[in-house]
Amino acid sequence: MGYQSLIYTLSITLSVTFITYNLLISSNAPLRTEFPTHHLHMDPIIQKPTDHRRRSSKEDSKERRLFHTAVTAMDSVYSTWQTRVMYYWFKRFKDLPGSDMGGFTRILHSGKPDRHMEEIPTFVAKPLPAGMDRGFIVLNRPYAFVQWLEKADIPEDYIFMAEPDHIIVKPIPNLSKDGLAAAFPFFYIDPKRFETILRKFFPVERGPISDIDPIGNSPVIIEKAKLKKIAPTWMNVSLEMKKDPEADKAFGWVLEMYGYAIASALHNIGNILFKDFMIQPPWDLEVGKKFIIHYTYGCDYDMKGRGTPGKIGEWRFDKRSYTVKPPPRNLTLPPPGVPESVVTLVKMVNEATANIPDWEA
Ligand SMILES: *[C@@H]1O[C@H](CO)[C@@H](O)[C@H](O)[C@H]1NC(C)=O
Ligand SMILES: *[C@@H]1O[C@H](CO)[C@@H](O)[C@H](O)[C@H]1NC(C)=O
Ligand SMILES: CC(=O)N[C@H]1CO[C@H](CO)[C@@H](O)[C@@H]1O
Repeated sequence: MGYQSLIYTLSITLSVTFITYNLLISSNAPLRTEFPTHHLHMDPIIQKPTDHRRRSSKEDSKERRLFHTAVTAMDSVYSTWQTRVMYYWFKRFKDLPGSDMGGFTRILHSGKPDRHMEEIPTFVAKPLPAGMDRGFIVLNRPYAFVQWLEKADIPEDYIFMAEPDHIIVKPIPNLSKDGLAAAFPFFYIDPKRFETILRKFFPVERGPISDIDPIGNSPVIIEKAKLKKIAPTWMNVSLEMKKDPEADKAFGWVLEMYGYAIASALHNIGNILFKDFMIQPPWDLEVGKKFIIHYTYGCDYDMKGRGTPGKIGEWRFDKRSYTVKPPPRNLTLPPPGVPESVVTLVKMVNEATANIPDWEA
């Protein structure tokens, strides 16, 4: 096939593909609500809608779509020990089969280098000008991403936005595909419930409220070019929402997550709502085929292994116990009967802390 006709065929198949995606997105919502994990290691050529591409499987296997892992972090003890554990497990899985994990950056939004610059690849971002965050520190996240995407030289075409309290539990492939980002759907992000308020930031002419996905910026794997579009809007929308008393009150600590979801919808970015992205102990009991343990909730149990949510347990692991000092090495494992997800979490924290030099320094 001549070069000209190859280009021609490619552009035809691409436009067919795009049309198909648009149809899938607008008319068949369930298709994008769950990413079929059993397809993860299959050749895309036999999957819909990529089967329109007609590329040879040889071409596909040569082209690895690496993503860059980016973690926004503070310079506090609390944020730092979590990020060190996060980076430890990133390195452990990065080069294993099934991984499309490329580089790693801690985006440190304290405005100044700290003493872990050598240990963890770090980009220092400026915090928002004084007062602009209105005391809501996570508003620095979108601003940090804006600066990093503008200034850093990022070789990968995809970005994985992660957080310090994420532990990677297996090699992560490029879950984003076919022009869609891959994002974890949070049960507590419920755009329909807040339609009236959200309309201030996502006007009717932009589309139905259901275009706003129940996601935050993390965990998300997305094309870098798309994130470059979203990030400034994400920052603006979040700041606008914070300024709006009604929105501020309604969204509280998840305001900047809604900000991301709105920004993503404003730029018409579709998301694969991928429930198997992560688990959140103690509510999720088994790691199974999930890729990340998110330890945002405290895990409290009595010595019989019975959960005591909301009450300090005889055995507990709660990241908030370690705000002034990192967790000590070799934490006591939970008593028998505690879910596998919690046991795995503590074992993985222990393995990381045992192997990270100068852990408690
Ligand atoms: C964000 O807001 C600033 C100030 O209002 C404006 O100059 C800029 O164009 C906005 N950017 C986006 C992407 O909305
Ligand atoms: C960890 O602590 C347990 C007791 O909880 C002890 O038996 C074990 O030897 C310790 N391991 C290390 C590596 O210090
Ligand atoms: C999950 C997923 O889509 N993985 C794909 C990542 O990219 C490579 C190369 O294109 C594919 O072989 C994988 O299937």
